[in-house]
Parts: sequence; structure tokens; C-alpha cells
Amino acid sequence: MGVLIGPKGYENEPPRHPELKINAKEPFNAEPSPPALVESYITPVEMFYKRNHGPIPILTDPDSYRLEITGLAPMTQSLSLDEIRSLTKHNIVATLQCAGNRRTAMSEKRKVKGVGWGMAALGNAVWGGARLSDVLALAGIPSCTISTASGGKHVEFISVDQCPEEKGGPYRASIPLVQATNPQADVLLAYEMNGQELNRDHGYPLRVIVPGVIGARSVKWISSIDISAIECQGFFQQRDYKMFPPWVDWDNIVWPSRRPLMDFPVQSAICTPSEGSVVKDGSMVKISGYALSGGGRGIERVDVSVDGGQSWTEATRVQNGVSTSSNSLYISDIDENREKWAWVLWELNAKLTPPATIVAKAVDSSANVQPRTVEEVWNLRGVLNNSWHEVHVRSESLVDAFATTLRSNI
Ligand SMILES: Nc1nc2c(c(=O)[nH]1)N[C@H]1C(S)=C(S)[C@@H](COP(=O)(O)O)O[C@H]1N2
Ligand SMILES: [Mo]
Repeated sequence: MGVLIGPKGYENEPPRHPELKINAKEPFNAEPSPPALVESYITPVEMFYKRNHGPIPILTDPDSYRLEITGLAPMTQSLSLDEIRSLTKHNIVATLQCAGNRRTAMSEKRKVKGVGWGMAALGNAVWGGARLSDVLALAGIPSCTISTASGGKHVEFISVDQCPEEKGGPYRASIPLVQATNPQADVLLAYEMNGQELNRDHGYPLRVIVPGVIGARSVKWISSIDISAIECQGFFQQRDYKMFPPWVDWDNIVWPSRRPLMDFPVQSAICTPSEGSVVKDGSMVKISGYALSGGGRGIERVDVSVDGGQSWTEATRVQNGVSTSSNSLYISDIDENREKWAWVLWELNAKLTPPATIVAKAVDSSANVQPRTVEEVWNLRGVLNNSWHEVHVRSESLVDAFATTLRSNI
């Protein structure tokens, strides 16, 4: 057995924050509450969603850990943690988002298969580590390589966890070599999260971070990297995390007919007020949430409606905990490059006349807009639900009237 071990059972799980909402216990899948999610631009490690497909691996002996680079590379490599740490360290602010974020809302329209996620299966962190392009250079593969001399075109990351979907084998996924070797794609082999050593839940000792891409490609607890001619043939690349049209169901699905999901689409959600909150008629309420897009596309605008989508007002960005004025909505090139992989937190103070439906939709820098209804994007795996997000608020007087009726009936 190696030094990085994927246990079979769940006896050695790490401690977790009691406020996380648990969507599945074994494997552990949990997310924070939406209001907690937008409390800070950088998501604290303990509040960061956790998405696993098996028990959490254990590193028994950090000194003998090795990351193996094999396959169609000019040279094979076997790197220690110290060797990886001695490469230039990059700190990248990137939002990791599970493709299943907002799946429960999709399932409410028509049932889908998968872990039921609310709207907090994402988090924004500062990932510290070596650039994958620098690590691959040690195996003789230069920057921006489309194909190696021996025909390597994909980079597969292999973990050690034991996943039932892989019949007890490890989680694995791949990305194109050209992306892996592109320094500007900022793909990292991260050993730090928010300035702290990566913890077990998030991939200790080493994980991949593929910014702007669905979380499924950011493999945790990696033990080897394989350069291959074809994309990863594992379950999570071939028979999961693909998007099918609404008319495909489990009886007529043809997995190879669709590509594996990579960049996530433009997305936003309202985190406060909470669904079903009671508000006073005519009161000013702070509406807040997040917005993000994949592939390094920034957020251009977030539109908010308090009348179910009939009229809209532009929300303002929250930066360093304060709302920016409307004339600073545009972010300069410098800022955009620094944080192009990160979400935007936004807010709007609006007068509410309950009962009301608050709606949010974001527009990204390529002018992509969220689709209006979940039906348009419904798919059997419940991935990428980025339809307009709605929150319904109720009137205090209605609640009072209800309470009075109850009392008079006693
Ligand atoms: N080894 C391994 N890596 C993995 C997974 C996993 O189950 N095993 N889950 C993936 C999925 S689907 C997501 S969304 C992210 C979640 O990362 P997090 O738990 O750090 O939030 O990790 C990805 N990497
Ligand atoms: Mo995921």
C-alpha cells in the first residue's frame, strides 16, 4: 500500500463544521447556508462545500509521498512534496463550483438523479500551489503544447479514493494538454487553501484546481498524472457530468454522444433574503447574492427584479465588504486578470411590497445571459441549473392574519 491511502470505510473522516447542511453522509456531501455563503468574498475553509465520492484519503507519511508523471511524456517524473513546493508558488483566487449546484430546484420541476444540492455548492478561495504547466515542464513538456511527440493530448489526474462508481477504483478526470500547459489557464497543483495547508476534505496533500471549469475536473488527493492520447475513460468523465437535452432520459441515453462538461455557464443566485421570509410591507430590504461565469469570463452585470421579472434594477458589486458605486461597476484590465476566475458578490437595497418574487439574472463578459426557466436546461443528471433564480417573500400582515385566525379557532 502507498503512503496516500484511500480507505474503504468511513471510520477516519475529518471533523466538519456543525453548521454545514449535510446532503449525504457517506460519502460526505455538504454545503453552507446561502446567507453564510455571502458573508465573505473568500469562503472560509470550514464553510466551503464538500463534495466526495468515497471516504477521505489519509496521507500516512508525507516524506515518502510522490507524484508520478507517466505516459506519453518525453520523461517520466516522480516528485516529492518539497520538489513541488520549491517551484514558483502562485496564489489564484478561483471559485470552485459543482456542476450539480442548484440541482434540487431542477429536480422539483422533473426528477433528476444525483446528490440534492441547494444553491451553495460553490465557494471562492485563494489556492496556493505550483502551476501545472511548470510541473509538466519537468516532464519535458513545454508551455502551450497541443500534442507531445508521442501523441499525448490529454492530462489525466488520478486519485487514490475508492469510489463505488469506479467499482472501488479511484476518482480520475482529464483536461486537454493544451489547457494544462497554458500558463494563462492558471491550472494549479494546489497545496494551500486560503493561506493554510490544504486539509484532508479538500485534497491534502495535493489537488488540481482547474479555474473556470466544473468542480469535477479539480481532482483531489492526486497520486499520479498520466499523459495520454485520449481523454480519461473513467466513469466521471464518460458516464457522468455530461449535459443532455431535456428529451433524453435514462432509457434512450447514449453517453458517448456528448462531450464531458468543462467550463461552467453564467450563473447567479440570491442568498438573502431567504426563501419564504416575512417582510414588512413597503420596507427596504437588502437583497444579496453571488454571480460567476466559467472560462475566465467576468461578470458584466447582475439584474434584480422585485416584481417577478417585469422590471429590473442593476445590482452593485460588493468589494471588501462594501457596496461599490454604480460608476465603478466596470473593472479595469488589471483587476479583471487578477480575479477573472472568481465570483462577484452583489447587493441591492429595494423596497418590497409582499407577497413578492425577487429574481436575479447575471450577464457575463461575453454577453451570455442566464436562461429564464429551468425547463429550458433540464437534463437527467441535473447539472448546470443556471436558470433565473427566484426567492419568494411573504407579507407580515398575511402571517399575522393567519396567526389571529389560529388563535380565534383555539
Ligand atoms: N479524488 C476526488 N476528487 C474530486 C472529487 C472526488 O470525489 N474525488 N469530487 C469532485 C467534484 S464533483 C467536485 S465538485 C470537487 C469538490 O471539491 P471540494 O470538496 O474541495 O469542494 O472535487 C472534485 N474532485
Ligand atoms: Mo461536483
